[in-house]
Amino acid sequence: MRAARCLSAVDSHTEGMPTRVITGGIGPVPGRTMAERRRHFVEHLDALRQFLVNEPRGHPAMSGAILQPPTRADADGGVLFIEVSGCLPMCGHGTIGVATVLVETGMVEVTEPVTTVRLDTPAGLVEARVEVSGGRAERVTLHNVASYAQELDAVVDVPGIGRVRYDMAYGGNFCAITPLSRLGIPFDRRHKDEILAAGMAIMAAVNEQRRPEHPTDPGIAGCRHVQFTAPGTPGAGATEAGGVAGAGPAGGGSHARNAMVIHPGWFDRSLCGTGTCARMAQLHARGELPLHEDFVNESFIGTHFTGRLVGAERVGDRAAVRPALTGRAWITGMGQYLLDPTDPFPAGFVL
Ligand code: PYC
Repeated sequence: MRAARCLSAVDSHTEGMPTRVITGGIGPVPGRTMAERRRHFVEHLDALRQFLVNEPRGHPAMSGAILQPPTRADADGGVLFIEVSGCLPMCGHGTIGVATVLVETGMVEVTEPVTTVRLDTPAGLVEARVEVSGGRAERVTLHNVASYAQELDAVVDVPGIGRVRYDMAYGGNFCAITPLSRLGIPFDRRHKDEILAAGMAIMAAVNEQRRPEHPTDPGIAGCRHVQFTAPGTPGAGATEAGGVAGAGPAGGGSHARNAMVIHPGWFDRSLCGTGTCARMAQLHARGELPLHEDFVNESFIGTHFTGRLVGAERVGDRAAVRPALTGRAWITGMGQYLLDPTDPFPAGFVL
């Protein structure tokens, strides 16, 4: 066996969405802040991302997280998020996966019933509160970065579709949000190709006509997520917005469902954590989700995140909210990813 590169990983999935957590083989990326490290990684080390997420080691919906030393004293660890879509500022399902891996492998000091891990991400400090029982990370509540609605009722002209009205919200990534019913497409996996094509066309139009920019962090801009929403599943009298008692995994229903289309053309298998936080900020801005009330979001594959808004604050000159989000993750494997020097695909490939 010959290896020009050898990376250690613990693979996991969060409500169906993979996170390959890189635990060894990549040293500290240069940069004084995690945002600077993300920029350095994008400019100089993107081949590592491609090696890990592209085929044959990954797949077209692969996602990962590279553990780093923190750049700030109030964090326990640092993370860079890698996806097939690039190196994102923040990833919600990935943070839940990272926290689960850190606890279940003993990489952090574990206390029961709750272990708190503060993570330095390119989008800011986030906190993962892991409910632990008998060493098992039962569920993780992510306290995410401040989220806000950037624009309500924005309109773009989409070739092949026409004028599309949507809301733009930020939950660690920018996300265009629109009900799928507006496009006349059923919320049904049998229509996934049509939904994907519509999402990619809307994303391209948004980036061309109304590209969003974060008010205080110029490194965060552009839209790589289009969230198609649908009313929640019945079972607990669910509606599209919040305020339904008994909804969610235990009640059998949800407040909303989403099909999350992500650049360059794939569906999030989970709810998308940053997308669910963006959705809660959007609902709050519309007066449809008060603070401290549960919001149960259901994914295209039927899994759930339960979120709530735990405070109001500001991002620059904008009103914002602080979202918390609860989900579960499971470890699926541990391994080492190698690069044979004669491998013709050192950065993998995309079909
Ligand atoms: O959970 O935030 C998320 C996410 C971003 C991209 C894929 N998942």
